[in-house]
Parts: sequence; C-alpha cells; structure tokens
Amino acid sequence: MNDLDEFDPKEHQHLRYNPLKDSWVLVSAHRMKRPWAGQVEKPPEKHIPRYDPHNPLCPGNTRANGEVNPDYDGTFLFPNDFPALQPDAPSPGTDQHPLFQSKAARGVCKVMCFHPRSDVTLPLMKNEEVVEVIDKWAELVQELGATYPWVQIFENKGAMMGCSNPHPHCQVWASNFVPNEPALSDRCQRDYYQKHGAPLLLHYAEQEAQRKERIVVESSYWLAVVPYWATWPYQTLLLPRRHVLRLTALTVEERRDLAAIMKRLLTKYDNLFEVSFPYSMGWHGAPTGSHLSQDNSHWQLHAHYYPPLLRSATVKKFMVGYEMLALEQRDLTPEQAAEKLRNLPNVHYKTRHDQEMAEAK
Ligand code: H2U
Repeated sequence: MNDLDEFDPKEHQHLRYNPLKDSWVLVSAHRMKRPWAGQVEKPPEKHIPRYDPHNPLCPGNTRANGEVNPDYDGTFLFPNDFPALQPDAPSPGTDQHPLFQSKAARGVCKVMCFHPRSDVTLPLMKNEEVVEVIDKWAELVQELGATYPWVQIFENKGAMMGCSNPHPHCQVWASNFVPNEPALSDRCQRDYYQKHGAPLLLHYAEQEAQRKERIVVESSYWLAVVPYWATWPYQTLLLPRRHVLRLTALTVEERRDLAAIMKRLLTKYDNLFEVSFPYSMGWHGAPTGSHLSQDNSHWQLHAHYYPPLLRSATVKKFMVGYEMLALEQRDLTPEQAAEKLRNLPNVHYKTRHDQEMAEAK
C-alpha cells in the first residue's frame, strides 16, 4: 500500500510531534463523528452588568481584605488577597531520601483588571485600551523580572476555566523558580537552537507563514496559528515574526499591532459559538532574574491560548482517560480548526447584533 496516496489526516489517525514539549499528540479527526450523550456545560453568562456593587474587582468596591479599590478608569493592578506565592515563606528543609524532595517556593501574586467595566472583554475594548494592558504586562515583566526568574502572566476566562469573577482581568505570578511548563519549553528551544542554529519558534513562524493552512489571523508583525501539534480543539499560538525575547522588547508599533491582532483573534473565538469564549491564555518569554545576564537567543516570545470548547458553547473537550493515562488526543485536525476560525467574520457578534437592533428600530 502506498501510504502517501492513501493518507488523509481528516480520516486517518496519526501522531504529531510537539517540539515545545518533546511529546506527541494523537490526531483522530474521525472521532468528531461519534454521538455525544455526555456532560453539557452551563453556557457562559450572557448578561454581565456593567457595574455590580458586590463585585470586589469593580472600581470603588471593597475587596476581600477590606481595602477599597480606587475609582480607576483604565487598568487597575492590586496584590492578590489570596496569593499562592508569598515572598517570605519559610524553607521546608531537606529530606535525605530521593523520593521526598522539596524546595522553598517564594514569589508574589497580583491581579490586573483590564477595564473599569465588567461587561466588556478584550475583543470589545478599544485598541488603545488593549495597548494599555500590553504596556502594563511589559512593565510587570520589567519590574518583577528584575529579581524573579519567572513572571507568569495569565488570563483565565469564563467559569468553565475556573475563573472566579466575570470582570475582565488577568493574574501575574512571579516565582523564585522556573515552573515546569516554561522549564521544558526552555530545554526544547535550547536543544533546537544548538542543533539548527536558529530559534525554534522563529523557524516555525516562517514555515507557517508560507504553508498558510494553520493561520487564523496575521498582521505585519504577528501571526496566530492553530499549532501543528495543538492538543486542545481550538488552541492557538500567537507569536511575533521578528526574533523577540520578552514583552519588554516590543516596540510601540508592535504593541499597537499586537492589540489589533489579539482583538481579531478573540473576536473569531467569540464568533465561533456566539458566546464569550472561555480559555486560559498566558505569555511565555525568556526567563528573567539571574537569567537576564545569560544568553537566551534560543527563546522566542509567544502566547498560548487554550480554550476548552469542542462541539458547541456547552460541550467541552475532556482531557481524561487516555489523555491522562497515555497520550493527549484531539478530535479534529489543527487545519480544520484553523479554517473554521479563519472563515468566521471579523465583526464581533455583539456589535453585529447591536447594529441589527439599531436598524430594526
Ligand atoms: P480568577 O478569576 O482567575 O480566579 O482571578 C481572580 C483573582 O482575584 C483570584 O486569584 C483574587 C482571587 O484570589 N481576588 C482578590 O485578590 N481579592 C478579592 O477581593 C477577590 C478576588
């Protein structure tokens, strides 16, 4: 049998390699055809009030620790009142046995509100408002990265992703260690650089820009793709075309362009099932702290978006069973997911609904 003549990635299961994790994913696109009688989630909340007097993230409201938020009109940064990392935790000491190892974990956790209004999300914010968010992210990397080796900026969006509050916000955890995911990514990017003499993700962006089939949105400076090795159904990777180590190195123009491409990507996400699309996203850039003085040429700045939804606004992908015990598996090809997202309108469904209502009056 001539495999290449026969092989159709949409019909035939196969493995794909994730070079950022040195691991494999099983692509079994025909699994989308199976009937679903499993769990159906509550759809994301449709009507979020612009201001809720009981929401601790709104301007002028009292937080859990009794502090009152200022009447902020842009972004608002505050220390997390329930931090997972604190700067002064005592050390656990050492156990001589190799199976009982522990280390001191120290750091700081902050929360950043994107906007004073609870009923807007990044795709519905103005470009300059998203630029302000990006500028603050870069400031946080600069400030916390001066001492901490890792500054993790992440956004959990939607109750389905464990987000506790609908007000648009992200979190920042800075730690005295490089956590597992970036540590693995660091090793993989370093190995690739040593073997091929160029940053892994720079080569990857060049390839995807040429191949086109996994691009969701692109601009002069940025590219968003469903990566070749995506595990989550509509996972995307957002990366600059130029070699950039950290958010702090982005130029004014690149930040403006980033705000625009984030808005376009997130508009497509929201338009897929006409809901405020849940996801966890976060930035990975070269490590900081003591790593600032080292050569990090193997690194390329990027953001990962991991949305849980698979079939509809209420049916998510479960990473259980085989995924937990053997290997991650996906139910549609990355190319199918990218094509679906790419072909969605660039106008947000809420804006379109508002326009239709206005015209009907
Ligand atoms: P999540 O929605 O991603 O959980 O983020 C909200 C964070 O806000 C959460 O980590 C913090 C929670 O600890 N928070 C405060 O620091 N103070 C409050 O009064 C409410 C929530």
